[in-house]
Amino acid sequence: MEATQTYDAQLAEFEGRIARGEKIEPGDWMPEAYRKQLIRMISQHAHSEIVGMLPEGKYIPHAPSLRRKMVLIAKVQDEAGHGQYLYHAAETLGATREEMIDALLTGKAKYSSVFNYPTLTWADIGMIGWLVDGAAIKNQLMLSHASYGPYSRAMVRICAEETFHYKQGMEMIVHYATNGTSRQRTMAQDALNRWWWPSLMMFGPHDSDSPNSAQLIRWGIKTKTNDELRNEFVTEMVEQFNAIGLTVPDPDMVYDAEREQWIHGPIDWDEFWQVVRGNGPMNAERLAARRKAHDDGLWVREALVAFAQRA
Ligand code: BYC
Repeated sequence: MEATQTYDAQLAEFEGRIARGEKIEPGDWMPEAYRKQLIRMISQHAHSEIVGMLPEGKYIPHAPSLRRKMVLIAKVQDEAGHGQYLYHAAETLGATREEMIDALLTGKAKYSSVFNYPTLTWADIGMIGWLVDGAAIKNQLMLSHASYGPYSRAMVRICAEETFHYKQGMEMIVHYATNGTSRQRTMAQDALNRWWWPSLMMFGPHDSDSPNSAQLIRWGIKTKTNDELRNEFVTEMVEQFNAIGLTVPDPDMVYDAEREQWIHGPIDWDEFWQVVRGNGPMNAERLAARRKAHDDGLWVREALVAFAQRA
């Protein structure tokens, strides 16, 4: 009974700190469920950054100019850095790097569904920057206000870098759509057709099917729901694509003048869950690539351990 009262008092103090806008830091008391939610989310986020290097990395040798190649190399390298910040943030909660990597490589851990789709043309590189990074920024700007200090600070830095990713993608697609050859315009539209729905799915299931949202919002990890963020994103993106003559592939899209929002048509949730469960078009290939990279990097890890032991 006494232990329960102590827990209740600690919980009240913890929730009071969150309500006052204070950050929770690594050594502070926190409910076990808060710690677990953060490890789940931050490690999934880290895996997404690392797996997210693969669809774009494939195109580094095929960049159409030296400038585009340099920009793409810098972007993919940033994503590796984001993965590192995030693994570190999860480590502050007691997760080990080995456990997290093992969960990814054995297929136990989730990572963003969007990276299980193939990149088929160079225009996909621009569309990922504009649309996929755009969706990621929408979500991450919210997470930069998260109640856990290390996660929110990692988000501030990551969002600054992602904004560059977004702008280079937008510059590329705007150029192809408004000033490019007819083939480039067709490629830009085709890329939009294939990446639109996976980008909307990045925000997660509808609020009514999102088991984690209530707890995450209660503890200030998320401050908006999956649907709120997705709806804001749709409205911003539809208007930008319309302005450059590209068409969002949604025949049911309507404008709600009262809410001043574009409302998207039904999302194929069966497809989403298939991808999340490992049956998407590129899941097996993505995990095989990560396993190979991990095996190829064994000598580096061994050398680091040997160096640390000698030092
Ligand atoms: N894909 O209760 P819900 C980037 C899972 S990468 C896969 O709504 P929550 C970039 C969810 O995990 C940026 N799984 O969950 C890199 C949960 O399963 P578990 C990636 C998904 O946590 C390279 C279940 O469905 N961003 O920027 O409230 C190149 C029920 O969902 C997905 C992040 O990782 C999905 N799309 O909300 C370019 C942001 N959606 O874990 C760009 C951090 C849901 O209970 N994460 N699930 O077994 C988040 O903000 C939240 O976790 C989510 C989901 C909004 C994704």
